[in-house]
Amino acid sequence: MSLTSQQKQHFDEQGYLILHGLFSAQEAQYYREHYMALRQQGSKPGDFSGVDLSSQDPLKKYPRMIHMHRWDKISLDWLLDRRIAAALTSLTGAEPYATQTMIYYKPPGGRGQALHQDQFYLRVQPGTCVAAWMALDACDEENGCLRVVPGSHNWPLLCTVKADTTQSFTDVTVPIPEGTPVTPVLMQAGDVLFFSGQVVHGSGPNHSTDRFRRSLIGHYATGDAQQIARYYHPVLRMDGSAVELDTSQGGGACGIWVEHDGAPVIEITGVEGITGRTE
Ligand SMILES: O=C(O)CCC(=O)C(=O)O
Repeated sequence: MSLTSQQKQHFDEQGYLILHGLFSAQEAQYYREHYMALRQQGSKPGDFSGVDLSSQDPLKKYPRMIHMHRWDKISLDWLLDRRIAAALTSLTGAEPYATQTMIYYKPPGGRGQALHQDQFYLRVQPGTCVAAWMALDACDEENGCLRVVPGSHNWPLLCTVKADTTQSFTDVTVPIPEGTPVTPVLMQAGDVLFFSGQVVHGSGPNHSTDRFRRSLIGHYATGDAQQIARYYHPVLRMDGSAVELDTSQGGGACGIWVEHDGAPVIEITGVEGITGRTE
């Protein structure tokens, strides 16, 4: 599959690109059924807080699953799918390495995930990480679609602050200057959003009463990577063979917004003490 020069230009300039219909509606339905059946089976490897079918918190009934490709062949095949491999190779200039799968169920009433940068977690060096985020349901602002800050792929890693956990199931976020555009990404089931590891993104709660917002997510390291955070090992080539990367450390310098001549700019004055365990 080859991308047009406009598509590549959009990714280069904005840090993200949607490929509409990269997977068919039937494929999306297949994945929905597969992951709903897996969740109904109860706790799975990688569940941090377990599954509680009697909980009032929708996210405790349907917590996300992580790293399913390590034990589920369907997830592994999706992570390495040739359409995703071709798109990522075209967008980043080299075949990437595959490192993570996640499925978010986000049922009605479920909280979202506060704005963040994936590279904060993956710590890919050199280069960065890149995500393939596939909608399994139509998503819009009502059911908590993904939101991205266009152009933020050119920002360094920002220092994190506490997130509002009434709205987000994660507890850290990155501040952005007031008035910074945050674009809702409207997608149909089967569409795939590709975005670079520094892109600030997140999602709000699912305010609908009856619509899930399920998404299947792959995380990759760009082909020049030599290190990645410990949690993301083992790393795979796109043919499924294992590749040895070193382990990068968390923490380090991070950026803080300051005002210069009346405009917000990022100054690298902070030091990140913590690194999240997961993304
Ligand atoms: O799907 C969401 O709401 C957030 C997902 C996300 O932040 C990610 O894939 O990195």
